[in-house]
Amino acid sequence: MPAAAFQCSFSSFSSACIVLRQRISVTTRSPAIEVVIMSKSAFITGITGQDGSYLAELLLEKGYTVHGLVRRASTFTTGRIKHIYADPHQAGNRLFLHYGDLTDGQSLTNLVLDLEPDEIYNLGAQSHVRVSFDQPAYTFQATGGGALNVLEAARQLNKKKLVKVYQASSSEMYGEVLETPQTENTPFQPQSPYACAKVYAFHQTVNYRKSYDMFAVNGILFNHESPRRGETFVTRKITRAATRIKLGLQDKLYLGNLAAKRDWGYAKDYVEGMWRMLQHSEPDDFVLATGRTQTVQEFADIVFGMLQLDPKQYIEIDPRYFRPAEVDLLLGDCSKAQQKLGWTASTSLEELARLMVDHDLSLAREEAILAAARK
Ligand code: NAP
Ligand code: G4F
Repeated sequence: MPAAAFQCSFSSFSSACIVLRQRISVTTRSPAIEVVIMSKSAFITGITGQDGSYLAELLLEKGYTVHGLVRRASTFTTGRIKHIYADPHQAGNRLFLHYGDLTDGQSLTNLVLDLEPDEIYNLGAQSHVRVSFDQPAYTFQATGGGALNVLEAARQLNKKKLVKVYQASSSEMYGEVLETPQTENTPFQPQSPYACAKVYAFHQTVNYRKSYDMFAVNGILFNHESPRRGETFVTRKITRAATRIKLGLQDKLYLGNLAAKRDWGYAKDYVEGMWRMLQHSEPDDFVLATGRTQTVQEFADIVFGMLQLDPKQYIEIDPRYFRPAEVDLLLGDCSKAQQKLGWTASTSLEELARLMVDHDLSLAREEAILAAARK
């Protein structure tokens, strides 16, 4: 008969709550042999972000217990995960949130040693490239130093048990690209404080893999978007504005460089690739991309076209959105991930734009109803 044993650890989310990790022991006829079946557990930094929310959903579907790092703020930041969050006292709950910050290495190590996750996904970062020019030092501390703090925490845990680490590396590291398409072998030429911080984190991840024989991998992900994308990234800024314009809630959309080319995929496809990297037989670095690139203008044309609007009538250029240095062209080659992980991006740019437009049209309709009620 299976016997269930529970391990308790402490979480500081909302009020103090008890985290239970279920351990099912199956004892065979021989008392000397005990088969222990434990559901896998994962620790996600950046769980409140776009990718963190999709990854948490995926891992819960796969039966994982999921722990997420949440920054304390004066308002709730858990909007993207509220549909999967349950009261920690509720039986069967497998999602637990813990306060912390990537810049606080000691607390991070304490938490990781306490939780003993099988897998760590470091998705937390100051992830906005334009903002990184305004806050270069903080961006380095969170995006670069934060990754080092995660690796150090994992190294401590790795002395006791195997822990696999995923580092969210970025196509932005290619910067002023030295070849097209970009692969795992393309040299980095970063063009922003954000990209420099990500290059640092990339090399530290490889360094920890080699120096300490750790299972630590880099996913070099090209841009991926969704209805959950932050509203100041260009695709979401466009779908939010176009749908609001359609319903008469906004007149103009102000953008920066319309000529920049990006390889845009769907975030939900990409988190599957992250998971596959940690299930691979050996630690390695992989590019995830669609293999198709379009300009910002072309993405706007698709979105405005879906709403039967002429983008020329509504889009204006505001130099405020230009960057001190720009990444002109990103186009990824994910052949290695395709061959070794069986991963490809399955959602086209048109399908992605449709998902985002439909979602943002609903938001705009709600806003229009509220505005009408106020009159
Ligand atoms: P995102 O939506 O901006 O989410 C970033 C997450 O990091 C949020 O949960 C944020 O928490 C958290 N965070 C920021 N600073 C932190 C700190 N000091 N301590 C702890 N948590 C912190 O980013 P995303 O699009 O999901 O991207 C996930 C990761 O992949 C990031 O590392 C990003 O740089 C990288 N990446 C993204 C793409 C892309 O196209 N989306 C491509 C390549 C790589 P709050 O909610 O409190 O702000
Ligand atoms: O949407 P973006 O801000 O994304 P960007 O800079 O490519 O960075 C994103 O993808 C990276 C992967 O390559 C991630 F690592 C990073 O964390 C982030 O998720 O800008 C895309 C392009 C840029 O060339 C920018 O100059 O759009 C151009 N753009 C034109 N007008 C604009 C705007 N970008 C923003 N955010 N806002 C504008 O008004």
